Amino acid sequence: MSVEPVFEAVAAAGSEIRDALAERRSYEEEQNPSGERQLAADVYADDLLGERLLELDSVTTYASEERETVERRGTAADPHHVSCDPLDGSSNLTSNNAMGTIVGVYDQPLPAPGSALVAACYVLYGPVTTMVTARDGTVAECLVENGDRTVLNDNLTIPEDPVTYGFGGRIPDWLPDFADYVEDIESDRLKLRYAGAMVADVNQVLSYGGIFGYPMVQGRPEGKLRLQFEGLPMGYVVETAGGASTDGTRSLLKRSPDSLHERSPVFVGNDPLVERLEMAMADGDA
Ligand code: P6P
Repeated sequence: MSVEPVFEAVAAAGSEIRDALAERRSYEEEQNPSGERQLAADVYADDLLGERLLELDSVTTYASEERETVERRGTAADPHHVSCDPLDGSSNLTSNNAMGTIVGVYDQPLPAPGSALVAACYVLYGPVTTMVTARDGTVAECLVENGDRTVLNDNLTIPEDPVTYGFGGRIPDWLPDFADYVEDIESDRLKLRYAGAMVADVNQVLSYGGIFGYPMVQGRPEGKLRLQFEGLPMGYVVETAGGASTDGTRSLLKRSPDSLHERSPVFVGNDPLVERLEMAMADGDA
């Protein structure tokens, strides 16, 4: 079944989420399953996207970074199972910086492997609202206004010459081999760009070329980002755009989460930069 209804629903919800942000900057009492404080905007975005996506004929399950378990509704001949990070980087709402929504569409029940992705998209709440969609080997970028999409680029590919890099975690907590890799690519005169929201940082990499990641750090070998909700869909988008992804060892799309909220080191960007990272981390293992 076509994924187009999913993209349409996400675009429509994206405009409503953006309009709702100003009034929802307060923190709720609850935490999400990853132990992070929830903003009213997180809950609003999750409720809206869950409702709109489960209304679709093709969507039978919805899983979200904000919910412990998978929501199920109805049946379909070729069901889509949807993962959602409703408001990625929502802590940026306090500082009025960019945020996003990340959606993965799988043909297997969640938790599902990267190989089960049939499509993915993200909405970027930046100076303007844009949406990037990946399906059938093609990535497209649209402007989103009042839920309507205007195509800006119907065949988005990652620029070959890298310009930006950005990595999460505190530098003193980086592993020595990773720190050496960063020093190495800094000597290539890449520019540091780090927005604190994966969607914004990955969109920079797709716009200018480069690499973004959230590495394994001292005491947290799994890093911070969620494999099902962030790593797999964004890895799918970047690989579809001609880039590469890795968890430090292999493509993220070769990974299969054992649990819904499992974390993983995540890196996406130009293939040569990803390859150099995997070599640097392998050397460290030697
Ligand atoms: P830090 C947002 O909370 C997020 O999951 C990603 O969107 C982002 O890349 C990362 O965490 C930012 O983490 O530790 O820099 O705040």
